[in-house]
Amino acid sequence: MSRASARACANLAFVKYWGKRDAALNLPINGSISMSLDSAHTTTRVEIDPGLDVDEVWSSGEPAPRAFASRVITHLERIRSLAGSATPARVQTSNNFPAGTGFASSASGFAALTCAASAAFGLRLSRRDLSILARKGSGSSCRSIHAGFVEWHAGQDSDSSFATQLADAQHWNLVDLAVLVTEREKSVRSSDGHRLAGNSPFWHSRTLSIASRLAEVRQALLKRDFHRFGREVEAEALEMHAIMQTSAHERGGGWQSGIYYMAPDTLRLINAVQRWRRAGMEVYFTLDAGPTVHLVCLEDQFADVLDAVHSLEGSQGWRTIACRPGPGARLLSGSDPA
Ligand code: 2P0
Repeated sequence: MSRASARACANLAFVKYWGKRDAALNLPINGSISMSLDSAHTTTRVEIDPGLDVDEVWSSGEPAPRAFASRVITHLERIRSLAGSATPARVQTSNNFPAGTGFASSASGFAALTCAASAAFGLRLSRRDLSILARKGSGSSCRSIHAGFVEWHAGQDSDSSFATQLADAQHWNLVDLAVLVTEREKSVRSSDGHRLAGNSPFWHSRTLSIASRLAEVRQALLKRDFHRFGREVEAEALEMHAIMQTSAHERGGGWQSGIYYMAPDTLRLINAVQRWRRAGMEVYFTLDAGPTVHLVCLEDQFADVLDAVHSLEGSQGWRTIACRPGPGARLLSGSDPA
């Protein structure tokens, strides 16, 4: 029986993937830039087992929910067909962070699954090919293949849409202090949000300006220009949320003016960040498709930022996770590939 285990980090997007030009292949409208997060990861074990009748998918030791299991099996099917195999497999996966609250669990999950399953089925793939394959499972996972700071190139077609490393994990001592202001799961899945993005009246203007934002963030990151970087990153998060909040659609028979991923405490915290900055603290925020606020600062400001969060009224119920630039997806020992 051949088997492999892999671990991959979640990633935090500084320039966002929001909107697809091909939903079946997860081809994005625009490129994006992210950092791999060292303290938020998924570990996945894949065992090829001829004794099974069908694939089995386990999540944190329990049978996985049906929708998640079916996405995993679709991805296994891609990898199996590349390897020319028809043998079922058992997939066991677990996260060390809560899913659905602003950490992209599909990013770490599909990156770890792609690495483990391709090794278990005996495929020897380059990081480029792993990134293309992971992208088909979940778009943002193509960035979690790499360590440190990463850019996903939108590309012209499936073979040219993959991520590459912009700079390694030692390049810059940035910290992402993720503040989970609620652990309630979000009500609109990212895949629906991507589909609805084009309904926003602001969508067209984003498509015109996104190339210059990508260039600004890339340059600021490579030059370690924190002020320029922070301003662009914060403006980008609010632009994405403006698109989300104006993506009008019908849902359950009712008209919705848009999607709100923010919770009341999300707004309270981002108002506090703007206040702290006026008082001289060097901290910016970004948000993903969830209520979690990601506070971005340099290592020498981290203790002050953490103190400021803890001193906010009502913060006792919040959970914080500090992440530094992390490693790329990797096989773990004990793997015994085909
Ligand atoms: C990102 N997000 O760039 C953006 C920012 C959420 C907000 O990528 O349908 O789970 O699996 O390709 O990758 C979330 O979208 O979507 C996402 P699929 P995915 O990180």
